[in-house]
Amino acid sequence: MRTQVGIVGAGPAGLLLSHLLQRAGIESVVLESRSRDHVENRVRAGVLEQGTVDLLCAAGVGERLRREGLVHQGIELRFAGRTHRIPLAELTQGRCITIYGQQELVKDLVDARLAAGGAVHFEIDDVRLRDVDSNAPRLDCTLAGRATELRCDFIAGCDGFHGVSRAAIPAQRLRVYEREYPYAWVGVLAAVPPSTHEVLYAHHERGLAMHSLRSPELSRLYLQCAPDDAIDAWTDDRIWQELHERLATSDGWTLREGPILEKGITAVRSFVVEPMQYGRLFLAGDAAHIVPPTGAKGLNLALADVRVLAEALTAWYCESRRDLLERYTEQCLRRVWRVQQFSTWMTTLLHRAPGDPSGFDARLQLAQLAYLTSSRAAATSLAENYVGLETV
Ligand code: RFL
Ligand code: PHB
Repeated sequence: MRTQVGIVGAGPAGLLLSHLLQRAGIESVVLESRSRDHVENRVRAGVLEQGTVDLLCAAGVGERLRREGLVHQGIELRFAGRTHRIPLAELTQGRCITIYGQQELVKDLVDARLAAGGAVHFEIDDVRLRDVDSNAPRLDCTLAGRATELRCDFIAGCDGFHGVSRAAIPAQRLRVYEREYPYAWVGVLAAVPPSTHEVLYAHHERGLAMHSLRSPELSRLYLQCAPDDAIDAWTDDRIWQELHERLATSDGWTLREGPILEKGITAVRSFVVEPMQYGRLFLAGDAAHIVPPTGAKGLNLALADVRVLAEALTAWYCESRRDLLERYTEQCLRRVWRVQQFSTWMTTLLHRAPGDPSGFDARLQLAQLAYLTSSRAAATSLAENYVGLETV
């Protein structure tokens, strides 16, 4: 079998890349290890930057997003028992965020690929990358029960943090930058109308709590936990009790409870590999970098990579230009490190730091939160990063 671009992974990055390439007349095949049902129902991110929404709408996959997405013009910061609003739109000439579950976006992208006759193969769990440093790279796997060689011009590794693509780059050619944090998140999806109108981050001496939304009937909530906590240790009762404590305010607000539909532990980590390209293999999204979830950036960053890669491949096929492909790593990494810095900053601002015996770090956090909510300059810096910088 032959295609122009072989794509490993049908997450948001792989699917959008395939879609953008098809719009430019470039053929691709997507190989995904999990089932369609699994990728369409995996509960993950929910916040789309303005630029991400614009990209999806311009690519013709924003129709349901525009209809069902919840457009938010601000976020809330709660600390010392009081709530403060950061008016994102007012501080950024009208730029907003949109709440739309990642799994909804994945459904839209799968539908768009299949409706256009695109090749997306699910449950292919033995993909191997071969000869990525030659002009004839290939993907070997079992397709419809038969050993198959998929010959490609290029391979896009869009298979997430735990995928196989990154390992196809020789270790001595890769530099890994990483940071571990002494905490993780418990995330829950609850069948209850959100108790907040906007995404709410709470600083509390027991640790961060967050209240986000999915729809008028569905709430998404998070709690800082220990990095080695098992989800079984977090009974529904314990989750609600912690949420009540950490979200408590003196301004008459109450948290509504409802049945927990889904819960899990999410790691908090920073990770970047450089370069993001080796020979004819290009990494995009979580395969190349992970940011802590506090800044709501992972999905947005994955789609920003894909936009750069689609433009570079289009220039190669349509104009015989190789300069954009050669600049892929450099161009992506500028945004990756900007976002890494912002996400790390939000993370250290809002989490309880174990090993702060005198409470010094907590006092610094409160001083910074007070500054953010009283200085327009400080709030603008948060706002422009949160809605996403247009250029980096
Ligand atoms: P994905 O989504 O992990 O997709 C990779 C796909 O590759 C498949 N795969 C393979 N396929 C073939 N062969 C193999 N060997 C394979 N190995 C893996 C996988 O099954 C999968 O389908 O990566 P992608 O496309 O780069 O997308 C990245 C995003 O998913 C991720 O960055 C975000 O979810 C991060 N994130 C958030 N990002 C935001 O922008 N805003 C948010 O509000 C936000 N909140 C979050 C988040 C991530 C979270 N978790 C669970 C990690 C909240 C949470 C709780
Ligand atoms: C979410 O809605 O899932 C969400 C929102 C903000 C974050 C992370 C996740 O920082």
